[in-house]
Amino acid sequence: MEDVPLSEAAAPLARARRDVVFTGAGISAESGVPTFRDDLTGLWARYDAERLATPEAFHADPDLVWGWYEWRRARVRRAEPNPGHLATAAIEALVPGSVVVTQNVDDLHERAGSRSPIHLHGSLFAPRCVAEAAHPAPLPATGTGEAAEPEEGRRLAPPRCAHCGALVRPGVVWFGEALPEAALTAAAEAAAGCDVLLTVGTSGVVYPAAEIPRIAARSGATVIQVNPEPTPLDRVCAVNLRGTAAEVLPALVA
Ligand code: BJW
Repeated sequence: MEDVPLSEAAAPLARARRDVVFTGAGISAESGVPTFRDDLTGLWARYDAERLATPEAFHADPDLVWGWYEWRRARVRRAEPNPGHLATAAIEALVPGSVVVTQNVDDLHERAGSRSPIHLHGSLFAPRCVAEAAHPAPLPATGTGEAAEPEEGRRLAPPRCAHCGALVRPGVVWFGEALPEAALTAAAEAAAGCDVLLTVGTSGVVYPAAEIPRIAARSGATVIQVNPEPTPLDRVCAVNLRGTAAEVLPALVA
């Protein structure tokens, strides 16, 4: 952590009655879950988003897309929450009106003890029927030890819906798809009503999620960023803490 004005962030957080912790892939990086846009290690440095993370991609090659998401789900299952996730749960315990809003599709906030994080981009653990969202789609056994863990690059046929026979798809939000309305509304309301918003480990370039810290800033909240690199959110933030989530967040609640 280099020359971080921690007190500038810790003081407003300690005074806050309502806060939002808004997280992106960077908070899970120190758990071994890759980000999307980091230069060498990000998923989009190694994979083509248009072939894997759009509805058109799934329609064109469901086995390629399902296999990739099953590989990612298996990786997340092996990962553990890091001190950044644990500190986020500690903030929730300290600040009465605390809301966690995440763009992440992993379950590391839940496993760290966060009560009900709002998932703006869905979940790796909530597959659904392509034809009818109301059809429950049980999580396939792959990666649980009951079946071989999927290897990177392995194609895998998606299961079929037990109710209508349509394909089951990953329960995440792809490019060009609307975010879950209730989640987006709850996140925007929390941002508009908070005293402090911490934006952690996100590049802030994917919309509409990237509006969340901007809504908080426009509504008069103190917006604090935790990220080792500059982002387009720097100018929205009152304090920019250049460090990693696992270093900076525990120091904020110490
Ligand atoms: C650390 C760290 C450490 C590293 N500690 N920090 C042009 C302009 C504006 C918008 C658009 C546009 N063209 C198209 C759009 C829309 C598009 C969009 O925003 N595109 C932009 C990329 C240009 N948005 C959409 O399509 C959205 N839908 C939509 O707009 O719908 C409209 C609609 C309305 C009504 C009906 C129909 C449609 C949907 C966006 C869905 C995004 N999906 C993904 C994939 C999810 C599934 C999956 O996981 O595969 O979500 S893309 C990917 O990006 C993922 C993430 O949630 C999201 C954000 O990424 P995030 O979390 O910020 O990660 P990175 O990698 O970008 O950044 C990591 C950061 O961590 C970096 O800053 C590092 O420095 C930092 N870091 N280590 C702390 N240890």
